Amino acid sequence: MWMRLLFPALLVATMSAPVADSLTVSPGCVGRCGDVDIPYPFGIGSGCFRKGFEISCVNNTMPVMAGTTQRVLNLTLSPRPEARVMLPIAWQCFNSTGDVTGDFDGKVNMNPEGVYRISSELNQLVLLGCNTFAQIKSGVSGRFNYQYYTGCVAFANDSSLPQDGACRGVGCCRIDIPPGLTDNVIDFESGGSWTHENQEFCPCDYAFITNRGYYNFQKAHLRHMDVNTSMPLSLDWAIRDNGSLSCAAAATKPGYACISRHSECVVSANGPGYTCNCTTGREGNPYVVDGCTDIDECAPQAGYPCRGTCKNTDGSYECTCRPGYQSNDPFYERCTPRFPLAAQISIGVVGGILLIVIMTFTIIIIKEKKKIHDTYKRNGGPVLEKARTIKLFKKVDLQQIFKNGKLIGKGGFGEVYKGLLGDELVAVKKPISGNVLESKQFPNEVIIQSQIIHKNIVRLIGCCLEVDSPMLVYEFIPRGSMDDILHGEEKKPLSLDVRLNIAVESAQGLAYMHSQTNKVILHGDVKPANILLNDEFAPKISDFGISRLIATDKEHTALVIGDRSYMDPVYLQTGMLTAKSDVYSFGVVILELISRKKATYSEDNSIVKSFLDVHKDRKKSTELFDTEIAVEEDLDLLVSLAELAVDCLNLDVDQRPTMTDVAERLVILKRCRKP
Ligand SMILES: *[C@@H]1O[C@H](CO)[C@@H](O)[C@H](O)[C@H]1NC(C)=O
Ligand SMILES: *[C@@H]1O[C@H](CO)[C@@H](O)[C@H](O)[C@H]1NC(C)=O
Ligand SMILES: *[C@@H]1O[C@H](CO)[C@@H](O)[C@H](O)[C@H]1NC(C)=O
Ligand SMILES: *[C@@H]1O[C@H](CO)[C@@H](O)[C@H](O)[C@H]1NC(C)=O
Ligand SMILES: *[C@@H]1O[C@H](CO)[C@@H](O)[C@H](O)[C@H]1NC(C)=O
Ligand SMILES: *[C@@H]1O[C@H](CO)[C@@H](O)[C@H](O)[C@H]1NC(C)=O
Ligand SMILES: CC(=O)N[C@H]1CO[C@H](CO)[C@@H](O)[C@@H]1O
Repeated sequence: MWMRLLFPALLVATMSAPVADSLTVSPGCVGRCGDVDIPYPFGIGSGCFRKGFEISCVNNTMPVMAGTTQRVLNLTLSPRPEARVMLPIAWQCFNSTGDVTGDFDGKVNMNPEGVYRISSELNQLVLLGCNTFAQIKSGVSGRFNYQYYTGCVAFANDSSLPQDGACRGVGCCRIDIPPGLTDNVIDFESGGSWTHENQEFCPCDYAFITNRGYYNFQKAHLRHMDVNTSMPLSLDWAIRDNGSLSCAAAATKPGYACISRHSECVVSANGPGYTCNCTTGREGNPYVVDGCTDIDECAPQAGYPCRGTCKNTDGSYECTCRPGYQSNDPFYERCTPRFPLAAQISIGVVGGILLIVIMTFTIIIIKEKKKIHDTYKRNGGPVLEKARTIKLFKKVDLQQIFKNGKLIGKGGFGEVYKGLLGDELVAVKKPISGNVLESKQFPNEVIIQSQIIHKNIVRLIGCCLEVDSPMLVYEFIPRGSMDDILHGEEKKPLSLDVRLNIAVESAQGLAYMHSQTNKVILHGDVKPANILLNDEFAPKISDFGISRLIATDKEHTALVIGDRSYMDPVYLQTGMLTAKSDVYSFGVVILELISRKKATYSEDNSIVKSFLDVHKDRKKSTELFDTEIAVEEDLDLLVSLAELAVDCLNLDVDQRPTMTDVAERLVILKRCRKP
């Protein structure tokens, strides 16, 4: 249907090419009279109007319905097809005896073609009088034989009764009118009971149809009203030729009115026929070619809803949110950021916090690295790097040993861990943290120690300088210390040969440190716990850490460090550590070896005192020997050992043998025993 309409419309459009601003009227016609627009199908002059819609423009200023003097106030096509016009009032007047002296029924030839219906929706019938009834009539003009009789009664037998503004039957009545009314003709009833005798205060009846609410009753009007008065009212107009055709039927007939593209036919709401309308999204005049034009819904004053971005399209418009925004219904609901502000803020806050955390960590790591490097430098790292005799471990290298390795010792110095470095078993000495190394000689001492390679000295493999107190890495000696072996929980048998060998080799180790190296290195804390044993029970002396500091740093000699049970009393008195102090301690170690009793630092309970007391008496000293080894044939050897020990314990330092002497005497004792 639409296609069918479109084609001829296009054809006409291309042929006549109307100018845009005259689209609401026929080409070449005047579209306005006075201040009233005259859109087609209305028109002035021949060829400019559709039959029944002619308008005359009196003196070029006042539009009237053609063939009448009835003024036209307004003509509209949409949304409601309506013509507002002025029509005369109907009236009748009487003399005092109640005889009619003049009247007018309001008839005008306003609707010769029947295009108009007096709007029942917008108008009412008003009647003024004191004992009267009026009715309206339809179909009086020509071929419309459709008639109504309807009206109301106005009554007042006293001039004091009617009230201004009150049109409720007293001197004035009003009533709705039926639809389909074609004429302005009003009949008054007269005679009979509708007498107008002795009504000087109310000499005339007046009746008129006018827009609802337009007329305001004044009781003065009962006495006098200008009979040439006109009243405004609304007419519903429609295309009503060819009888009452449906839209579908009309569209197939010649003379179909809705000729614009994008127009549609609407059945008349009052009376037969139809009107035309532009389709949704278009406005203008559907009765002329291309009269319906697109509405720019996005124009600020257009009043179409859109809370987002408006885009006009042909016949419609789009309303969307711009990228990054969303709305459930952008036509009525505001577009909000897809990422709500709260989310943006929280992301910002989280991001900010993350950044701060990362920066803080970075700063901490940088500081930590600098601290590590500083410590490394202070501990003599650069010096040791040049030496190349010792491995310098990083803190992280040793970390896994502290984590996965086994804690094998704990004491005043700190902790000792056993673990694997590469494929080598090592013991790592981890000093108590917080002990800052103060000796400037430390690196040199480490170099010296690392150069010492002796089978009875625990080898220093390397160290880690990245901590306040450097950690030292030694070779791992599997059987633990002599102290553990002698006094451990399960006292395993230990033959005299093994014990003698331990004594011999320990003495050799100490003697080597005392004399064979370039520099005298004192131990300072010789005791069974510092004599470690390998799988073959060969001794290895450990823990030169203390001796190192004492031997080199004179300021520290006053500081007595070590186990008092093995400490040279002379050293304790003077504070001067000498090689003879180690000899004294070694004497105690020999006594422990042959007695398997632990040396203690107390006056009466000490094995040192016991041996010193009895060593002259061979029989009594025998009682002090470990019963496991005190067999008859070995007593001589044991006594010799005790005597050697007692020599070492001499309080006259000069009388003590040197460590080399001790070693030699032990070697001799061992050799004597061999065969
Ligand atoms: C039209 O103009 C003439 C001359 O100016 C005037 O006499 C006449 O009253 C006017 N008619 C109307 C209806 O205004
Ligand atoms: C005519 O009617 C239209 C729509 O009802 C209105 O906008 C316009 O103001 C009216 N014009 C006059 C002169 O009354
Ligand atoms: C004609 O169109 C206008 C605007 O689209 C609309 O408001 C009006 O209701 C329509 N009239 C009829 C009778 O459909
Ligand atoms: C009223 O009119 C009638 C008829 O015209 C007449 O006969 C009568 O005399 C009039 N009455 C008066 C008081 O004028
Ligand atoms: C007016 O009508 C009332 C009631 O119908 C009646 O009682 C009264 O007498 C009348 N007054 C006159 C002046 O006719
Ligand atoms: C009413 O109009 C007619 C013709 O237009 C005129 O003859 C008559 O005198 C007018 N009446 C009044 C009361 O103005
Ligand atoms: C049957 C009938 O009334 N036909 C008319 C329909 O309207 C056109 C245009 O007004 C007339 O030309 C026809 O005579």
